[in-house]
Amino acid sequence: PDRDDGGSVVLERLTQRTKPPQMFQVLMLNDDFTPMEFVVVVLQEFFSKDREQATQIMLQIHLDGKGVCGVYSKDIAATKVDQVLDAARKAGHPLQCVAEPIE
Ligand code: NFA
Repeated sequence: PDRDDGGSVVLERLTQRTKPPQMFQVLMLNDDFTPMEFVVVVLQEFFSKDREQATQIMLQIHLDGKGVCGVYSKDIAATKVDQVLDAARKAGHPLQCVAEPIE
């Protein structure tokens, strides 16, 4: 390693290198009971989708069993899951939502 004139090890980097954070996709899962309208409202409220996008994602979930609502860093993804589960529980719907790492 590089040494200064006193012989001590010189810091190899003055600035810290940062790697991009692991990203997580937030998925909602289909069920037979949660109203379509509730899912559309949740997608608009917590995932910043317009009504058209929200309807498309809801139908994807309804037809394929699951769908991606958004991709976030770990803590934001966990917050989105909590918000969905809390809203569903309060409304008495069984809607399920999970976060999973991508790549
Ligand atoms: N399958 C639900 C219904 O027919 C709608 C739904 C869509 C539920 C997406 C959960 C997720 N009412």
